[in-house]
Amino acid sequence: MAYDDSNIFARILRGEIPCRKVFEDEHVLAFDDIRPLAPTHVLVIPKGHYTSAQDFAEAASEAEIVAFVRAIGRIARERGIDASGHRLLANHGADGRQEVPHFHVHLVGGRDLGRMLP
Ligand code: D5M
Repeated sequence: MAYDDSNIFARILRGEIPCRKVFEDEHVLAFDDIRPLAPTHVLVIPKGHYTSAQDFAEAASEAEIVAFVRAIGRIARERGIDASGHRLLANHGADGRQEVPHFHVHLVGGRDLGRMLP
């Protein structure tokens, strides 16, 4: 799917809008979700322009993919939600109700999340 670089996460990456940064390296940015569903609700995004997990898996370099997955684990550990548990979720497309068309993973935890999806 064609990437639209006017989306809000692209604007955050360009520094046009602020975020509450949690982690950043060469390939990855993570920041607090503005509508948190739990004590920890972090959005982890690749810096590259990918709309979906599928685009990311197909087009990103191995270095980007490794950095992305490692960042999620690192943030979970730093937030103390590794042992207690947490949820990872990526919405995609219309049925997934994806709001922002820049691939991102929600890292949610810090309370019992029940069986409902975030
Ligand atoms: O949901 C996108 C998520 O992005 C949703 O939980 C709100 C969050 N959001 C939207 N704008 C911002 C800004 N400016 N900062 C932080 N978080 C934001 P999805 O349905 O997964 O696409």
